[in-house]
Amino acid sequence: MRSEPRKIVVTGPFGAGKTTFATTLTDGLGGGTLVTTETGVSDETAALKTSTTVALDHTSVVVPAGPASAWPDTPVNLFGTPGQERFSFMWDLLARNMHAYLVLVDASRSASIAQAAGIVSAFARLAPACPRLVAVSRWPDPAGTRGQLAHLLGTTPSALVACDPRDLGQCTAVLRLLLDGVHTLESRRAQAATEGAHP
Ligand SMILES: Nc1nc2c(ncn2[C@@H]2O[C@H](COP(=O)(O)OP(=O)(O)O)[C@@H](O)[C@H]2O)c(=O)[nH]1
Ligand SMILES: [Mg+2]
Repeated sequence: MRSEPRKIVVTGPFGAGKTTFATTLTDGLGGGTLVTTETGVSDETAALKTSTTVALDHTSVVVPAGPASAWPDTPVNLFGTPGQERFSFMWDLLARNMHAYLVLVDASRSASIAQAAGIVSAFARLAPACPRLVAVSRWPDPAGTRGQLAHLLGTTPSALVACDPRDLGQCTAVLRLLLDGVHTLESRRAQAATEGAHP
């Protein structure tokens, strides 16, 4: 049995690993084709990478239910946003009708953390009730720095999850956590609707 498709948005600063995340899942889970629009970098980011996402990444994959999942195998439409602030008008468009979102951050660069904090608060305003996680790459000491990093990002420590976007198991685990959040929210809403119908 399969669930209906869900839309998940992957956002975060340039170089955080959004395209890598989408590529790892596409290669590892199958079920879709990655469409990515990379172009030459023309600004201050050129020293970090030679290409960046200006429009969006898209892939569709089927997330297999885990042993503890309360949901069946679930097709996911994954949209990666442009990383740079000057493309932030795209965030609003991509966030429409999403079921959950992920903010990726590279913990080894303070600039990435500062930019991610802006994205965390922008998305919290756009979608306050939406299940979300912050996936942290290049994070050597999660136990020792979780509270401090959460504070810098303006989010709760429990929202942070370590994730190397090159690792299929870790990327899949992050999607499963997001789908757990989607399922919990939908169950709560269905329960509230039932109670509303039968007071
Ligand atoms: N060593 C290491 N490299 C990483 C990690 N996360 C991402 N990368 C690399 O950092 C780069 C991120 O680039 P990309 O996915 O294009 O970032 P985007 O701008 O967010 O789409 C890629 O070359 C990844 O292989 C990590 O946890 N460890
Ligand atoms: Mg990219």
